[in-house]
Amino acid sequence: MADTERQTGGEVLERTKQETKKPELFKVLLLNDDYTTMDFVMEILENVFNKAPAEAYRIMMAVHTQGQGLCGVYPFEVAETKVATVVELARSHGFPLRATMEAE
Ligand code: TYC
Repeated sequence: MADTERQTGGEVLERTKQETKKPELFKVLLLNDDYTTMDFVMEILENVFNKAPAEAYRIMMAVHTQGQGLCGVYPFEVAETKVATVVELARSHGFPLRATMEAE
């Protein structure tokens, strides 16, 4: 017997609560360092975050001059994968580039 029926003696009550939750969104931020090349950061922004070259340059320079910059806003698992991809690509190229995520 379904749980709802057991709890209500066979009667299925109408659900009043909204069941579909909006996915929580997370900002993915790139952090500055002194060793990762500007070209590599541009590649990351174009290939991982799908930015056009001019936008990739703008974000890269914002990170370079302000310490961090917004790359995009995504649902939790997408944001987590972007951060992991940035770190994996950076390490495989010998760069210390870091990315982080924070709730919107
Ligand atoms: N600061 C780096 C340099 O001068 C460039 C850089 C930009 C590194 C953005 C990381 O997220 C970053 N080579």
